[in-house]
Amino acid sequence: MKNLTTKNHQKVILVGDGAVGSAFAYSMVNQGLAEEFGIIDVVKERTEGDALDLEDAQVFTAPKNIYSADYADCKDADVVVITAGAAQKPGETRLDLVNKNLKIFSMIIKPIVDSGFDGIFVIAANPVDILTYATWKFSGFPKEKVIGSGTSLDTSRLRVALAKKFNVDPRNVDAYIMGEHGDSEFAAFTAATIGSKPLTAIAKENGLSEDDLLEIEDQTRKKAYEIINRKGATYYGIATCLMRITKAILRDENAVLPVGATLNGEYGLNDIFIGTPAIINANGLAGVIEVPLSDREQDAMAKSAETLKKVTQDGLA
Ligand code: 6V0
Repeated sequence: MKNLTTKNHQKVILVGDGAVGSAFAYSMVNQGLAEEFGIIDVVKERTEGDALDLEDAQVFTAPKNIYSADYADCKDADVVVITAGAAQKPGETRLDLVNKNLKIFSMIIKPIVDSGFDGIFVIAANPVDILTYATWKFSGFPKEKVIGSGTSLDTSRLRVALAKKFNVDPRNVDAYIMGEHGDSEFAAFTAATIGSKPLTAIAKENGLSEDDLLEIEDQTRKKAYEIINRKGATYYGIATCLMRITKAILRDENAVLPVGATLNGEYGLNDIFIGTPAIINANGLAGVIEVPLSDREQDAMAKSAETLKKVTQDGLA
């Protein structure tokens, strides 16, 4: 039912109605975000079914026009969220997906841009840092209008792990996973705090060594594999991160969130999209927070960037 002709409301289009996409749609409905929500996928019946199913959920949240969309519907969208693409199978790394998903993105981005879309792209498909870069390249958009989910999910995982370890609310853990959303990511422990107290001091008081913290970092890095080995995919965590990023854009929040952001000299890096805390508002990326890093962390950031640059050069040459 596409009968909204005037734009006095907010509109989000989802491309990719699989496990992650449909969980994101459900999260958006639950939060009452965006009055108009269109869903695109190659499997049209699924988007039609999901629209019908999701509209039943809005009785308890907020009215919304939810429909199976076409690329032309992107024209006046505020945000297009892309979760389309192959997902990791057990034993596959995120980087293994690059060729398959670059091909899919080369088909998706053009019709979105051709529609006249002038909003913000939010990318989640893997390898997300590479596909965020590809979206910027394929779209010709300003870099600030292309945001990746980056290390948002990994950061949630780290905060949950630290919250469990120190028995505090995860919302009060201020700690980031940075770098590639993948095997070269790292925890920026040096700048991490709980209730303004440095995490390193709290760890020491609780008898945790640096190795113990690195063990938490490693478990965070491997959590996706733990989930995929058990249930075949991960989606609730990332879907909620995508909702949070989308909300920061729709509400013009200037929220500081971990995302896949373009860098302009921060950490000594350029021409890359990579996980870092950044300021997100209605214009997309409003700024990057340059976190103070230890030598180990700075080295890890450089190595992560190197990994991504190599794949970007090979994949997009
Ligand atoms: P899924 O359940 O297979 O869904 C993918 C969807 O994409 C399917 O519905 C497909 O029909 C659709 N699709 C494929 N090709 C196209 C196309 N050309 N146009 C439109 N739709 C298309 O996968 P799932 O939802 O589990 O994962 C989606 C992507 O998100 C994968 O690349 C995952 O690796 C990635 N994830 C990213 C995370 C992150 O932190 N950034 C976390 C988890 C998954």
